[in-house]
Amino acid sequence: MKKNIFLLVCLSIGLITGCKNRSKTQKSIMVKVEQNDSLSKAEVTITTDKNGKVSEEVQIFEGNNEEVMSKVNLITKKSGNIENIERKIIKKIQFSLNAKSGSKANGTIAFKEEDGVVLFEGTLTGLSKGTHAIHIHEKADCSSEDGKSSGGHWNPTFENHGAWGVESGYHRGDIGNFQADADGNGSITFSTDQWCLGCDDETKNIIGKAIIVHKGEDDLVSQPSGAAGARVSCAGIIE
Ligand SMILES: [Cu+2]
Ligand SMILES: [Zn+2]
Repeated sequence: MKKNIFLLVCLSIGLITGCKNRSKTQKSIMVKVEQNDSLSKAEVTITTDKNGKVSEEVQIFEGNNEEVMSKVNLITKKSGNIENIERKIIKKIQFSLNAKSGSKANGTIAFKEEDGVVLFEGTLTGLSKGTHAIHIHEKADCSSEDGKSSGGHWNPTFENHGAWGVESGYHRGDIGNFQADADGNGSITFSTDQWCLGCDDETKNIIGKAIIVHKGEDDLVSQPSGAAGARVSCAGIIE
């Protein structure tokens, strides 16, 4: 059968956990959907409490929401009454940063979307001690040695560069600054309802953009990008 005609569904209903305690039962199901060359992965955790109330938590690790959710709906239908299920959808992506501009700065970035809020966590190593800017830039293209292939700051609302949330305007990619210690390690967490992971609103969707870490500090006023210096680490935000 032709792969591109048929939705090749490898549904590994692997019962990973089947833990039971007195008040509730919980089971986790891994869902994998393979279509053409794309792979979607999710984990569905179904919890039944002592009153028989069913809730479902869907963690989408990669791929298309709709593909995964249509599969999840099939599973849910099999396991009972779909209307009465309380469902929570969590989307998670994680990827690595790569050193740029002759630096040794790398690290990991994680995004998690839950109830309309995106939580961002970045962990960096190999930096110089001090303050570093971190932004979302326009394109998930880290191919150039200086990181400039990722374009300017992501600015879907056509505002000035600035500190996040200020009235005079800010780019939706203006995350801000964080500190690196004497060993060159730093971390940053940030959360906002002004982003989404793969939704239809292009003023919110950060998929297909890039994370850039700079050598210097963002002064939060210089146009168009805060005068933060060289781009020392880059990662495309891709699923
Ligand atoms: Cu930047
Ligand atoms: Zn900016």
